[in-house]
Amino acid sequence: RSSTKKAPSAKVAEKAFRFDVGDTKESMKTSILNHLRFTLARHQASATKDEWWTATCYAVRDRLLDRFMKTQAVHHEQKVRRAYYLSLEYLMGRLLVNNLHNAGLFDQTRDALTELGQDFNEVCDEEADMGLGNGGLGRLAACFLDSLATLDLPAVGYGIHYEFGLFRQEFKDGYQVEHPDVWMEKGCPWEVMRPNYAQKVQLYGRVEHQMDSKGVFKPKWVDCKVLEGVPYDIGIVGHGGETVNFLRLWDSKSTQEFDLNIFNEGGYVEAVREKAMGETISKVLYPNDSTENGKELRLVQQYFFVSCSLKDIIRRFHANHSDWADFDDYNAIQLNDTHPAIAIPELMRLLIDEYGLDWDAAWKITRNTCNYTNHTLLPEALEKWSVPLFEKVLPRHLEIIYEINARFLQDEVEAKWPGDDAKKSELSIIEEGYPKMVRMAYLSVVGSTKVNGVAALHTELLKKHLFATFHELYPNKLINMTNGITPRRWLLACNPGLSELITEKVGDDWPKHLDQLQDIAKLADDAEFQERFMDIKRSNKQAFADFVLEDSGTVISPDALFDVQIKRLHEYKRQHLNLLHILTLYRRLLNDPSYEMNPRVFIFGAKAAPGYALAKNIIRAINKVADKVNNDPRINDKIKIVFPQNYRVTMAEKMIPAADLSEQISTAGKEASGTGNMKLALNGALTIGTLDGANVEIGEEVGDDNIFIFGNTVEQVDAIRSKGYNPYDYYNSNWELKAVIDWLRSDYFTPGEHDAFAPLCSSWLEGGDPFLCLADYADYVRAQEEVDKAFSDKKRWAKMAIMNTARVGKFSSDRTIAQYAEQIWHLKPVKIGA
Ligand code: B1N
Repeated sequence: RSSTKKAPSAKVAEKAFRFDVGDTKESMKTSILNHLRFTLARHQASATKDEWWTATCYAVRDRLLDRFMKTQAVHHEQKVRRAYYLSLEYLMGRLLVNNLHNAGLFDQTRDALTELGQDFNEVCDEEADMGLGNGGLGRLAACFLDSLATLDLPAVGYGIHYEFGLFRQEFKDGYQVEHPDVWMEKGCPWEVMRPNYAQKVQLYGRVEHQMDSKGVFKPKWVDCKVLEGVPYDIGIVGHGGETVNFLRLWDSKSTQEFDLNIFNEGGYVEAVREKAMGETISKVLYPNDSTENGKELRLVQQYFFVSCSLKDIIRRFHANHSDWADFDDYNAIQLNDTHPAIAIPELMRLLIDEYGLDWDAAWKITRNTCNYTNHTLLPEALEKWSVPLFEKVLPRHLEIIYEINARFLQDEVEAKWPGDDAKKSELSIIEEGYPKMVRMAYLSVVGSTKVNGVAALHTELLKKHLFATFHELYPNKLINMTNGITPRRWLLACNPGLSELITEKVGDDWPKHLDQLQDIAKLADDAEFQERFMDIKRSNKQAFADFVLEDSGTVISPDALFDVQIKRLHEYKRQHLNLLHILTLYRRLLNDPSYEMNPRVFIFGAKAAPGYALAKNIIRAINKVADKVNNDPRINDKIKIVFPQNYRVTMAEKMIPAADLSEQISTAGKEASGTGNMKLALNGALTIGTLDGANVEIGEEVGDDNIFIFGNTVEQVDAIRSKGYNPYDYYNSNWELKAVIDWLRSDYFTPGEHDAFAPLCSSWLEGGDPFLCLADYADYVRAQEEVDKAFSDKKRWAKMAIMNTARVGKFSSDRTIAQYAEQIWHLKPVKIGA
């Protein structure tokens, strides 16, 4: 009897046991409750807020993983070409709200939690920021992942699974104090550990040249330390939820073999210590933004994640292909700055030493696969590793770099400029000196197909200065890819009020097609639209004012002009120029109580690199001036200064929708692009800025009438410097400027404590004012007066704000990524289907 009964087909069986991954409110409720019960072992009645958060994330993750497996299966079956983004930093922020929006689960999940008696916003607030980056470069990588998935491009992000991200900042007596960032305290429900994809990495040791059976000398890297990289995957869901790509972050472990050797020698304690050392590699993110510190552990981190990633890429390639000649047809690698540049010699090493290819074949594959993005012209940020350090950590790679350099100088430089030794030493990957240094930027240019800058001006300056001679040698290599930001996080999710208004006017397609915002330009003069636009701005300002009150006890009025400068603290970004303006207004008000100005709230958000003393002095100066100004009854609350501690992605999401004015005041030629400038303009803040980075292109888009440009241009800065810049010329001829600097030099802001801001004040004078604050001061104050005048005319301001939102569609990272896909990666979208 039973033989006539058919066994259920695999499909039916799978269906019977499938989790409910439906997208209705009811199925979200069921999932959340199931996770509370079966993942967290909690009764609904006793669950805490963070458990509700965890259960909700797991419920969302179930749905992402379903699409993730589907996406990867389609990519595998279709043997697609993929792009690999290699970055030491990913500044992801929180993931729940963005995943809900992108996966199309937002309303259902909010309603499910509400019906379960939970406050949706409070549950979302449980999430710690994933702060595995310093600033613009790391946040750009996060925006790119969002756009890659949204555009259905097959891509994987690779990085490090830092145990501690960027430090948590606290202010004590105005000083910055750093604390470790324990972002995984509550666990990270988004990630999946994949021990099956672990990789081994060698370090240190030496190279022996051993004769093989055919009498040829072959290099052998021996006596190495061996580490293990264990990957953690985080699903990246695109808007619309079809493609789910992933970010793969490597965690370092000591290997068992390695431990065993020491164990066998009886060195138990040493073995445990060595094991701990293996685990330090992925412990902590280096907190420098735009400066290098040349530490050994940093080079080890770079090599560790690059080597794991390349081996993973090769493993995936071999799952579908056997001919190395096809490698560059299926793989494009993007180097996010020079931090992963060791990928070039590592890929050469793997191809030659591990897979037996000859040099020319390996070089062709490597160069055709790799591309490099430069993010800075600042000399102090250009990575150079000393040859002795390189030789100690990566002896085989140093040999390979020497060989790359020798062939490059002989076959390319000598061919183009025969007999020109000056050209050879200029372009050499090895800088002569004591010690010799490996120039990672030059290595990256030589080993890549395309090299790009991140804004039009930046790319022009690369062609003119840093890479001028390379540009002569390779006229088609250098191209521009102006940065962008994801409109899903930086408008849809962070500014629901404005998003709804926009959707009402232009439909709900704009998050994927940001150019459609142009359609609101025709409403810029419409009184009713202006009123609604500015009402939303006002309620965002009120929400931020509530946060500030709760955070620090400072009362600020939503009717004041909110003047926002949020970015890493760096001299070139000139927070101290902003401070000079604040002091100028404060002084004017004290000297003339009837001085007319709109009340302003100056808002700062900034972390200083822990070793950057002058940046820390600027932070303390802002905090101390804030103490005085905020408590001075004489100025009638005309000026307030708020500088919340621990600026991070989540705080940016509150500040940006509340901003009226966006401070983009770097010394011309110094800010490669900036991306905060784009986020603020998109949310209807007007820019006061120099002609630097992407400000130039923002100005082109919004028009001269809708931006406040001031200061010396790149050409003027060069001219001032070549004449011999003397800040005293400005100090002595501008009595107001002199007065505010002298004021800051006094103990007015730190009663009884002398010379508190001597480092800052002397950087402006004796120090030569390297970033030309004094040269730009007068025009900055002039532009600020124009801002104040414009703000007095409410209709004019509303129109300008609307024009900013309407005209910055170009700065969607979807546009940027579409350009990378077309011009660099030659990558096509792959539809995943139902
Ligand atoms: O990269 C951003 C740009 O928008 C900014 O203008 C640029 O300053 C920023 C070493 C850097 N350049 N270089 C870095 C970060 C960490 C580090 O260890 C350098 N960050 C930038 C995105 O293109």
